[in-house]
Amino acid sequence: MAVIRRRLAAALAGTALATMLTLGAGAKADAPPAAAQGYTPTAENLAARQWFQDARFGVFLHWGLYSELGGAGKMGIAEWIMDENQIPAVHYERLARFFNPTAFDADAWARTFKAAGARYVVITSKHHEGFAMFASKASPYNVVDATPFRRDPLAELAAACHKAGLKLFFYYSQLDWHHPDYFPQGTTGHASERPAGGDWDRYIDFEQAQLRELLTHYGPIGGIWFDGWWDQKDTAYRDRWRLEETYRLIHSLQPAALIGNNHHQAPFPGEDFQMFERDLPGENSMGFNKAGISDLPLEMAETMNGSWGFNLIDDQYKSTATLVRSLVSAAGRDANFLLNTGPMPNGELQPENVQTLKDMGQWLKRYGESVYQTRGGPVAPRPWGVTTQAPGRVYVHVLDWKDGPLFLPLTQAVRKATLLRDGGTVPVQARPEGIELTLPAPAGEAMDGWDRVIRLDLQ
Ligand code: FHN
Repeated sequence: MAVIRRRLAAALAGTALATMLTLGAGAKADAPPAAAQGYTPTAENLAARQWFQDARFGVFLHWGLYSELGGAGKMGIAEWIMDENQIPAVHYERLARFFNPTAFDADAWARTFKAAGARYVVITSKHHEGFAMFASKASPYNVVDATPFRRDPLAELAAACHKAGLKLFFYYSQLDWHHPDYFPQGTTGHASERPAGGDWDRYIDFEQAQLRELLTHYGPIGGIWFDGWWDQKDTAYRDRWRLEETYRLIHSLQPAALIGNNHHQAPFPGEDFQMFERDLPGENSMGFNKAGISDLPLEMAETMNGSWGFNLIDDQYKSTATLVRSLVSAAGRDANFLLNTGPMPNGELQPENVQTLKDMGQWLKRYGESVYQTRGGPVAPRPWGVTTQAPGRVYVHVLDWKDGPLFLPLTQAVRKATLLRDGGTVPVQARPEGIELTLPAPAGEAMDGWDRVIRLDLQ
């Protein structure tokens, strides 16, 4: 009966009849998120948002059972291997028996992130595969109870980040290809061969129980980075996530914890920041970044190669220059840059990625004042580059400009202009509609060609 109901609902997707069929008689859908109750962030939360914007650079970590398969010799999104290779949940579970990352050293990770210039870290506490990478009483399908490792990597990372002065956020997938109560399934994970039945509300209770653990066992955390909502976007369960209740729970446990949800929609009430996946805010090369730019703090998430989880064969690493330019381009759009690396199954970070992070740290050491604690600048992004600003200062980031004179439609008067590289003076001419800078040529040093940064001190 349930199957027939589901098939009918799929055929009628989006209609009121489909909603009735899928919810069953008497069940009530959540109000559409857009119409949800208002949310007033607390003072701690607003302060955390400021901190978040000041931070500008974070490291993203996708680590789970999927890391063991490393994409199974195929290019592509390695953490999707369960779905891609149609591995039934009962077989996929076996991976837990072999998960033993004995080389994991949380302090070494934290040192790498710190040296990279990152100010925060986001790690997958549970990805779509449904496996909890933390000690969870809500399900035995977790790293402590189901693996020979028996350690809680999130607890170790929380302690290491705390010591290093990095904030730790937890990624949490709402979509779950393993939990029997994640039913009806959404648009993915159909080869998992789970029983065609389950109790959706019990699943949400489970999700909330795990979130409660994440918010009470690891000290103050930066926030929760949700993903997977989109799995039910086109089903009758679209509004059955009990988001308001979940968000209220998070904020009641830790008012300063920031909530973001990678649903690719305009932010819902209760969210504290908006993220963009592999696109700068306002761009849409991925096809799903169609939501407009909200007033909330912004973040762009990016990969180092083509995968989030560790991929054994994907060597198509973005250069440090490309990543620095993305970081700067995000900052010029008032957004943070969250750069991903997929730790290996032995617990080490990929050496190629460690090198890139180190190089980014070198750049930030020298040019960080033009990124950290800045906001998007007074001149909107241009084909040649972007601007950022701090009180009394504007930074001009010249990413691609061959000529000497560069016109900026800047209305504020400039006291002096200096090249951040060496403090050298940059000639400034007042023009009727703004100013003209006479740019020196790049110094020939590799880093300088990535981004020529000019600091304008305002009058
Ligand atoms: O499906 C996931 C994907 O595996 C990865 O976690 C990224 C990170 O932004 N988000 C999802 C796709 O939107």
